[in-house]
Amino acid sequence: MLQLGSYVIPKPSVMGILNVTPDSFSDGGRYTNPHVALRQAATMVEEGADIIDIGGESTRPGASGVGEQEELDRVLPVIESVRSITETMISVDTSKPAVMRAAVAAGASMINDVAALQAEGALAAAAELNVPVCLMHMRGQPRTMQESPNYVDVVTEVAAFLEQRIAACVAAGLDEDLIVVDPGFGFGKTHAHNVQLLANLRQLKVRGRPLLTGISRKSTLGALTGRDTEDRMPASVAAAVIAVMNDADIIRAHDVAATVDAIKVAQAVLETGG
Ligand code: 7PM
Repeated sequence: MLQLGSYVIPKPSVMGILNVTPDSFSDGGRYTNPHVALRQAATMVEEGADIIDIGGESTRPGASGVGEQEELDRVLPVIESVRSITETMISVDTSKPAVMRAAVAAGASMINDVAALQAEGALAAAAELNVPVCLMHMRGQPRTMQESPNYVDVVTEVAAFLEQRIAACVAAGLDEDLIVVDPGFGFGKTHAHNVQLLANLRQLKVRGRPLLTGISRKSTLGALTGRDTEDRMPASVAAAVIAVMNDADIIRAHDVAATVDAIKVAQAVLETGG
């Protein structure tokens, strides 16, 4: 089990991805309609998702940000409707303090911030809201981050960043028990960097905090398999299993049913030892 403040979820847990961005690379804008999004969320809960991640700002490499009002308009109706049908944890994928506050008021129970609370006012908002927070590593900004990312040692540099962000959160009054860390696969990393991170996940459990991994359908899996985004489910499931074998706590995934089954197998082997 994983304890995040007053929330208890299984280990490993699956976070199902519900994008409400019309330009999302995996969903092609299919979930902008709140009714469609709600159906998808209900399916993911039935399939065994422990968290539903709702994001209205496309963080795709090369993407420019969306305005605050636009992001609020996209996510709030979906958070409210998902909350009305399930008690499952809802995380809001945002970097904006105003969206964090409004989302939690609408029923979100966790903040998932690819900018690790580095935006102005974000640390204070998270500390005040007192909900679990995922701090993700990103090198650069979404618009420019894939322009020749460079590291001497990607694993130690990502770990050092996460350590520094945990320290900043604790200094701002956020309870350390609420913090989850994430190496940020694909965010300012080459394919080789992403594979190195996956191979060395245990070194990223900074301060023993739970580790979230989001590799589902990402381009490194395309590079390894030659598959287009919509055909990357088997590769995504393989990556999820490797992550769980390397002690990941939360798996962020598009294909919830397949991921839940696969990680049950991995978890049984971990619990048996050998
Ligand atoms: C287009 C391209 C749309 C890429 C969305 C994406 C992560 C995340 C994302 C992650 C955490 C995606 C990404 N990735 N949050 N949000 N960790 N914590 O593939 O790896 O969903 S956005």
